[in-house]
Amino acid sequence: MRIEDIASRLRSGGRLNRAEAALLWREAPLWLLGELATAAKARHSGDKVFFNRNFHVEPTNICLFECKFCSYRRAKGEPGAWDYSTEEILRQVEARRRSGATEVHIVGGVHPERDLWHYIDMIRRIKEIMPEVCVKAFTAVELDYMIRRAGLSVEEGLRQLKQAGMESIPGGGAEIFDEDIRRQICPQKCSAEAWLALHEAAHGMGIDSNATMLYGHIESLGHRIDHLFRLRELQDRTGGFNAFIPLKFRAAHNALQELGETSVVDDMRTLAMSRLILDNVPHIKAYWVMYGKESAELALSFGADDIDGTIEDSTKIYSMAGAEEQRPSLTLPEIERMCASAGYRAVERDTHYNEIG
Ligand code: V47
Ligand code: SF4
Repeated sequence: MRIEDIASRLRSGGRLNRAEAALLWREAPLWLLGELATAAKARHSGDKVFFNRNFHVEPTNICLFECKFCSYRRAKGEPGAWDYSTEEILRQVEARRRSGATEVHIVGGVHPERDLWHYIDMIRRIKEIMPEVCVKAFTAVELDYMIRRAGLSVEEGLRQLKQAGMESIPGGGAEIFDEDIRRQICPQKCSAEAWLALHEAAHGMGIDSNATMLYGHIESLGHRIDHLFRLRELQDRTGGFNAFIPLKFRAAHNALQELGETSVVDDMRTLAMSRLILDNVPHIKAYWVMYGKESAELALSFGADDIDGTIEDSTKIYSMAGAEEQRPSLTLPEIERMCASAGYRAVERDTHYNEIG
């Protein structure tokens, strides 16, 4: 197996197997990964780079679990903990009513006392204020907990949430699917099988979703490849993933901080390999809040075709873990400039990737 042969098969639309992916990831020069991923990106989205107008709601950072990489969670009563009432959240939504946002992204800690019915009520009332906004809510980990606590099947819990107005599921909680790594970094979280089964059930009922991978901590390249292939296999069955988002481990203020952070070159190789392995996932998102604006711009030359949204200073997960942007916000002219400098056209989308305007 030679890199040149794999490259020429990819150029004509061929599919990677695990061994080929490993060889390419380990040994291909960076320029070649950039070239192949850029061609693959062009097949999916031509000269477009997508963004949306969104804001985040983070209801609480009180969390039952203690993931080692998390800088955000607090125990109840600990300094820095927050736990917004529904009224407070509705005030945050009200303040953004005329912002032009098309998506509200809701993710928080797994609060031991908040249940499914609390969140269903919250979604209903958010939709009353902004009926046009798409509610993309709760990682599979939060959903797994709240649905099990309510004593419902996954399908029934999702059906109730969908009826309240939840249209899409964000990609968090996937981390690394390998059980041994999960045991070491997030032992209390739901299993890889549960994460995948929840997304599969959602896709089966018309709820689309994203997928993530948290990389750059204790995992090996083999674990990353295994993670991406498990996603590709599920996507072959359902077609319900809109986007894949590689999440770079940020090392400040958490129990894994001594590991430090991986390099920008590793970030670009990971983006490119994600684009090449996940040939059935339409979009690869360079989440600018986590990478920083400069790396997100660079990512557009390594297969990314989406930079997430305007955010409007509404998320704390990454600023608390040491990301450069302490008050993350991106304006439309900035987005247009970033895309143009990479040679692309910025296109506004909604959560389901329908083009706007
Ligand atoms: O699952 C937590 C990650 C995720 C750290 O679907 C960390 O559009 C890096 O789901 N360093 C939650 N990452 C965020 C999430 C998300 C983000 C952006 C877009 C979308 C989408 C979804 O954040 C968690 C975890 O993997 N995370 N701590 C950290 N120190
Ligand atoms: Fe809780 Fe999520 Fe942090 Fe894990 S990553 S401790 S589940 S808030």
